[in-house]
Amino acid sequence: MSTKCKKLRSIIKSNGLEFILEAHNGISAAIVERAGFKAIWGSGFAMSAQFGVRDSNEASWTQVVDMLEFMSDATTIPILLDGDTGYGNFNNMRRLVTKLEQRNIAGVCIEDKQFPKANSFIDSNKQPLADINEFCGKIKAGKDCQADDDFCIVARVEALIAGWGLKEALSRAEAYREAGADAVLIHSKSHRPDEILAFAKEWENRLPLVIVPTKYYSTPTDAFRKANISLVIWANHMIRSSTKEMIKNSKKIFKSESVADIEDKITTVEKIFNLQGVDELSQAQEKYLGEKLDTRAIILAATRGSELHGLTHDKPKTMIRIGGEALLARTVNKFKKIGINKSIVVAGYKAESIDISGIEIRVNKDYEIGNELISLVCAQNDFDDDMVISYGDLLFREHILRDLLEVDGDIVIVVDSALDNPNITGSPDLAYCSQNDDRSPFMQNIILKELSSVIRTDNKKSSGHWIGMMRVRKEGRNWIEEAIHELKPSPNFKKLTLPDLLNYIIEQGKIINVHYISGHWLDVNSIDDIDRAGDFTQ
Ligand code: SPV
Ligand code: MG
Repeated sequence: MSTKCKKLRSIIKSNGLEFILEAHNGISAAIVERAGFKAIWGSGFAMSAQFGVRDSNEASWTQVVDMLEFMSDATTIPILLDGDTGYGNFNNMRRLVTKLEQRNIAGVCIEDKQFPKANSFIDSNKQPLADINEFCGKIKAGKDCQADDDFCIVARVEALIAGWGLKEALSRAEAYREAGADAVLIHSKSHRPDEILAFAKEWENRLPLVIVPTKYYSTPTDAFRKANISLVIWANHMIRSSTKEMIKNSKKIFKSESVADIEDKITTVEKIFNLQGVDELSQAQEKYLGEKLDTRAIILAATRGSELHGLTHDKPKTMIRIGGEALLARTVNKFKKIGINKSIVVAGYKAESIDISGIEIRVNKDYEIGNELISLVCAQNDFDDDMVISYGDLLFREHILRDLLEVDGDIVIVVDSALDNPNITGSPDLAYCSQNDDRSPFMQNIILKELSSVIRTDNKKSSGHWIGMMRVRKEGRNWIEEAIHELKPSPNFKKLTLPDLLNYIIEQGKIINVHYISGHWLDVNSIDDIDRAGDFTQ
């Protein structure tokens, strides 16, 4: 595997012209890598700016190195640090190189000025140069202490910046080459490339030549190629792009007292998540915490529950408080507890009264005339390849959900086999299954034959009650989507229930599996149920 040091060395030594772009923190580094750059310039100017201080060694070198660690961790491409003057004498340089290598930084560029340095574009009278011998000692010290042979030290010549002319620049560059530098950076603040091109001509490629065309940016890139320049550093364009946007948008937000104007013009939160690498964390959470982070819950909570009379005068029954907490909040928290953090709630009656945090609400406007299937359709855009669909008026013990997630099957429904469960009121959906529950813990491959709200006349005893919860995986999702598509034209579509949907899927020859439980749940249909629910939550 190529190390970061090796990668940087090959970029610097490459025969063609290469380009690196500035970054100043973890996220800008990640952006530079994703844009396609092969390496990053850890700009002193940009890093100082993001700290809000001047490019005059006001940020300490350890603060710079700490930031580099974030940048390096956020990327796989090498970083060449703009190490200013090496932050002191030869000894500080040695320590810098050691610490950079420890943090996987691939190289450092040091400039022949005095500490504390000033940015090269500030008045040339304020740019005292270092003594050549002292600077050569610094290069040698750095090279002598580097542990990885491929770590690069770039010697930056500031003679043109300080107004000393081409001859001085060339003799300094030669001295630095002899001291062991891996490349020479010749800097200029001229708006024309002439002095850089003159230097390149005289230099004759004795070492790879690096330039920073911040001021002579309008020079066609081919001119650099023709001059045999090895590496172009775009030194500050990330901090300048982001700063421009921040200035513009902060003013807009302040003036309009709203963010509505800019919302569509700025990076989405999801894009930032992506740059932060949240996907990797989700996978790790699934692996190490056993969380089912990609599973989402779709909770149907559109009905009023008119049997509950005054209790649902101003809210749907899922918002009735039981043991101090709304039924729906309990359900959502149960999902959260086992790692299902995304809950889509389909509301209808008094939808506005649902004020539970951490959920997304879809509204079924047809809740008065429609049935559950039409509620499910309201969440169709939220369907996922791994989801739990549940009624919103259920109270259930956590293990029911946890176990359901372990059962194989494209669609798995939870069936309570305790037909004498006193907690079941209303008219539960009877499940007719391939095999009755024998209460052994290893019952597998039970297949649902039919769900019915009426007792079958053929005297066949049902295997239990469907509790109103099912797990759906990729294939099952497809079946549900196909069924919805095929059932939609039917005149009574709005009257269809979830059992109707499941029965239709069975009729199409698909297999729906059953996960048996015995009690430990109830649904809330009447005032009596609320008392029972109170006991249930004790
Ligand atoms: C930097 O990016 O910090 C540099 C390049 O040193 S310049 O600002 O052009 O001096
Ligand atoms: Mg700098």
